[in-house]
Amino acid sequence: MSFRKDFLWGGATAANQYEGGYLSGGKGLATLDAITGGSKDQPRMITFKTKDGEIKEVTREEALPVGAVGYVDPDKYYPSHVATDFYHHYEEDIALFAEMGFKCFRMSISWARICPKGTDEINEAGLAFYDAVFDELLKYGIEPVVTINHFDIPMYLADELDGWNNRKTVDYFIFFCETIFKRYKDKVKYWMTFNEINFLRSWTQIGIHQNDNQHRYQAIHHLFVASAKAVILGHEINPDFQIGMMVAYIPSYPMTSNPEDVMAALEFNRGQEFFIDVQVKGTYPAHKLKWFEREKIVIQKEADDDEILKKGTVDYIGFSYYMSTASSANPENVKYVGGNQQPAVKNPYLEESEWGWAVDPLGLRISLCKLYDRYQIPLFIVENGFGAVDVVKEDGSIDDDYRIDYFKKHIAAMKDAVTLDGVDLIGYTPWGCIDLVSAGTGEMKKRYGFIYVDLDDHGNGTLERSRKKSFYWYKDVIATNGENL
Ligand code: BGP
Repeated sequence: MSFRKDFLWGGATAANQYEGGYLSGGKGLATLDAITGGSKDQPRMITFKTKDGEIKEVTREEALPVGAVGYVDPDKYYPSHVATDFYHHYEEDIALFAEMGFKCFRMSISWARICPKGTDEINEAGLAFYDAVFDELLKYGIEPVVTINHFDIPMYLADELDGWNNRKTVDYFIFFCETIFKRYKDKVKYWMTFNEINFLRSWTQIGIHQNDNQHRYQAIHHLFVASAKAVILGHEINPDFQIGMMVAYIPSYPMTSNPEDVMAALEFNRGQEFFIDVQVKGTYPAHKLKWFEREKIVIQKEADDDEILKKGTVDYIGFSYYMSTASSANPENVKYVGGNQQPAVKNPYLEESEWGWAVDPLGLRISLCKLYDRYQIPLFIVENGFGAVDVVKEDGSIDDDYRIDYFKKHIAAMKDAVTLDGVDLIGYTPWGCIDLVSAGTGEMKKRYGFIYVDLDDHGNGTLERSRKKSFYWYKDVIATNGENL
């Protein structure tokens, strides 16, 4: 016996990459509705209108002019608008998840579907949509695991308030949380506040127009306070709620045993552990406060913020794990990794995916050990997977052995962490269990699913679903609680 009896096997998705129906049922616009598709070599672009009415675009890394508003250009293709259309396929999709034996399903609620402007106006049709989805999941005994906010913000809040740079956004977010906590308190037990909180930096993700460190860290402080308030409120509404945080975890190894490289790796790892420290321990770590001092970053806090952070610590750590990286003190070795924009180097011991993500199953065990040794609270792997190009054969079948191989090795590493290291791991939800739009590139070509969806990078296709070889393999993994790999 390795995994606990009630281990949460499932899959993970996000509204903006999967749901579609971007204006259906009273949904308001979200920032991600104004980001185009891209590719490996061509970045996704944010389209916006300046104060003078000029239509322009920038990459996500660039800042938007102050006062610019998001703009949907009728001549461009925006992948979030239809995505892979969960909105119209949820019954069919959930039946497929049930066939695989899912114990849980991770999804996000679109804030702009519940509160079209992000303010205190509620869209009843949006609430009813998620009621129908949760009821459908519960019909099959599948536990919903809900990300409250995954990579976007209602466009009105970005346009009018400068998103998370404005303290008022905290209050609006808590209003949204209260609405969904009360509505779904008997249907949803597992929640997590912000997806990959350590990656949040751009207008599309947090609605800020200037993304220099001063603005970014002020916005992040507001996210921390909002997350802590949500945890406190959620526990008042239903003490059984399990409310976690979510971080993108990419452990970095020193490139060599040169202490300079070791220090570089330590700093890289701190960059993400900072986010866990605040949400699990309830305080800012000393090294970050010193860095703020050196960088002259001044965080505006309200009087009781420190107390809120201390009180609103999370019940579990949710994290995504796709790859590891390596750090070097020598700037000549440096490239940039993932969406993380942190200096890293290629690890000569590891193979990379077509998108340059280093495949490292042992790195997952290392991550589980590091996180559990350091924080001693339950862990939940809420994303993991292999983005690859799938080929549909003449007879319609898809032999994704590369994906099976990736999962086999990663689940074996999880098993070691549980049986040999005593890590308290509560669940595993592979990313994009059904094909969906890539967050990084906006492509459909980069697929993760056990279920194939017929759609290309330009929005052409029947949206028909079909089972890949990995579908049957994962079904058996779940049926044997991870014994058969
Ligand atoms: C994480 C995000 C997901 C997801 C995944 C894969 O960063 O939480 O939204 O998309 O990475 O990334 P990509 O889609 O770029 O391959």
